[in-house]
Amino acid sequence: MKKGRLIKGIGGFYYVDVEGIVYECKARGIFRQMKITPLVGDYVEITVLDEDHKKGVLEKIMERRTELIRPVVANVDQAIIVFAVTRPEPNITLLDRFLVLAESEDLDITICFNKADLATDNKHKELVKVYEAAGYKVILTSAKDEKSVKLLKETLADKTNVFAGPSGVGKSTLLNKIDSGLNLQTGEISQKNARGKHTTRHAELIAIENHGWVVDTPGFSSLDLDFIEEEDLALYFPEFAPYIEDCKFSTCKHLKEPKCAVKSALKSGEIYEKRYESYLKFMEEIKNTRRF
Ligand SMILES: Nc1nc2c(ncn2[C@@H]2O[C@H](COP(=O)(O)OP(=O)(O)OP(=O)(O)O)[C@@H](O)[C@H]2O)c(=O)[nH]1
Ligand SMILES: [Mg+2]
Ligand SMILES: [Zn+2]
Repeated sequence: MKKGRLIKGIGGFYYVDVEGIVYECKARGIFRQMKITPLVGDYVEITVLDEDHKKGVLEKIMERRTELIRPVVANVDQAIIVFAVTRPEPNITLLDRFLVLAESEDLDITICFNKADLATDNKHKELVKVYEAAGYKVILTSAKDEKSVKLLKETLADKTNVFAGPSGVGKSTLLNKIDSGLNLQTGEISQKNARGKHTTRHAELIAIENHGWVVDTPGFSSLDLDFIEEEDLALYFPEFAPYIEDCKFSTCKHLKEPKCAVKSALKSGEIYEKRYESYLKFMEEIKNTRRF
């Protein structure tokens, strides 16, 4: 048997990368009987049936470390959350949504502000400051600046990375720069025509040169946080963490409770207002969905 990684699943076939060679595999019936669905990202073992035509059988799925839900990919380590500094203008609430999602999935997180070459003022520097202060790793990139692309590439090494962010921010462009062999679709076409294509497109895992793996995802412009529990939300704002213990009430939701340490930190400027506003907004949404 050969060990490999499931990189794509289409129409009942599973494509398994074994040291750079891809085998088209059927899964053993036992998986269906046991209601186990092989996932992109799974580490697997296959039997090769036909070496010439690269066909095999999926025999075994190794235990999953993690299972991401959107997109459905197993064993993801890191989310690279990409926003443009402009064109399109960054939607900060949406960025905070992506962050909460990635935090709830317990992923490593890197924020990538792209299109630095288009920045005409210093607004993006403020953004970098806010998110670094919140404890995030932030990289400022431009697809036109090789040095910044190299920096991004280094953070992907030896990890399985999911690229997420709105449409048109340059996710696919950056990935093409990171590995010139990729040839992902970019630009106008990817934004307009491919909408239908994108929604039906399955997540695909792509090996890059430095032993990293990446998943490019189509951009999305909204993201429901209704799967999050009210009492967990604050845990997904890492800069709240040092204060939570000091709230007077252990059940404090940091809204209007007296002697709330998170709100004190907000007043003294240790927590940024915009971030707290996102917290309030998401809390409101979660409460509203729970009511029905
Ligand atoms: N000036 C500038 N343009 C960029 C940069 N990165 C990407 N672009 C352009 O932005 C447009 C969108 O890039 P894509 O890579 O297709 O964006 P995407 O995030 O993959 O978009 P979706 O696939 O729709 O989610 C293209 O026209 C790119 O050439 C950059 O750093 N600077
Ligand atoms: Mg794209
Ligand atoms: Zn509190």
